[in-house]
Amino acid sequence: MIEHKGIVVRSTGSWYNVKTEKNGMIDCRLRGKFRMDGMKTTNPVAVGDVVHFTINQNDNTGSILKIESRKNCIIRKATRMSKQKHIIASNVDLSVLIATIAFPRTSSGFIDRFLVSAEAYNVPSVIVFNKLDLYESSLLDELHFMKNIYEGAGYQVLEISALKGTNIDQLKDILKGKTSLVSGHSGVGKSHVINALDPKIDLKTGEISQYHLKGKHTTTFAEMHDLDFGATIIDTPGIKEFGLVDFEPWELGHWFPDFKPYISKCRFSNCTHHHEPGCAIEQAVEEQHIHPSRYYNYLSILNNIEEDAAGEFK
Ligand SMILES: Nc1nc2c(ncn2[C@@H]2O[C@H](COP(=O)(O)OP(=O)(O)OP(=O)(O)O)[C@@H](O)[C@H]2O)c(=O)[nH]1
Ligand SMILES: [Mg+2]
Ligand SMILES: [Zn+2]
Repeated sequence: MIEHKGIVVRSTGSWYNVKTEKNGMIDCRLRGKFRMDGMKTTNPVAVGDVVHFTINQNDNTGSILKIESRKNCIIRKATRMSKQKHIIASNVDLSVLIATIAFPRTSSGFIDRFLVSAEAYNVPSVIVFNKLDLYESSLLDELHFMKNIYEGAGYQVLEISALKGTNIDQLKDILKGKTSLVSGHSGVGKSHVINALDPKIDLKTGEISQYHLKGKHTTTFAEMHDLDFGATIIDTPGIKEFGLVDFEPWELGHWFPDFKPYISKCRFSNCTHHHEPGCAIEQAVEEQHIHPSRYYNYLSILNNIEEDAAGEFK
């Protein structure tokens, strides 16, 4: 049997849409004997995986035999307390967080959890504030407050309007030549942004509920798209919470790039920057080298990790 190779662009339950150079799109399933590599996730194969498969002549579907080793993969838990891990995507070059100041609101706590996770998987992030056309006075002040925090922490921050096309070219420059994962709450405009980048893609987009001012989970599966200006994008369903996976308390600070210049100056090498004497991070916050918002969110995530660890032994 001839072995073919392709990339998973969409997965819906037990079917995987695999894009190949020679045979176009092939619907594949996992072969009965497919071996999992021991990682306990709800999905053994994810969007972005490079897979080897054979084609069944009778119905032209494929059987996936194996996955090539992943450069990286972004995993999250459905919620903080859930045990189930889900691979959102693999082999990504860039993680794009679409955020909004309002309609719906994206909190700095959510942003920091997202950034920590991407840092831990070694994937660079950019933060894109969408719906610029809707912000006035105090919302605009809040946008600039947030931009200031994240630029100060070393992240690239964009302000765009998918609706009006504002700064879409800046976003194109960042995405060109890369495979990027697009994440964020439901209703922030992830699918709209992708349509603004390349109108031919024409993704289904949803309204936000007037009552809750939240999205309605219009996108239900992660899906990879090739855009006409030479970028690959993975659209994903909206997420409520970003459950972090397998961190040790002392590790967490290493995933805050703004902590990096100070972390080696803490008295203890396993300092959690919370109560320990001689902590250089606490000093840097006092001296306003680290934004208090980042430090408070750090403490909140640390608290979650410690609680979760305690919960596992009960
Ligand atoms: N005013 C304004 N509305 C926008 C903008 N971008 C998106 N929207 C609106 O936001 C709503 C949600 O857009 P979607 O693109 O479906 O959001 P999504 O993030 O893909 O949502 P899910 O697929 O549910 O995760 C729609 O009503 C869009 O019209 C924008 O730049 N400005
Ligand atoms: Mg969507
Ligand atoms: Zn410390």
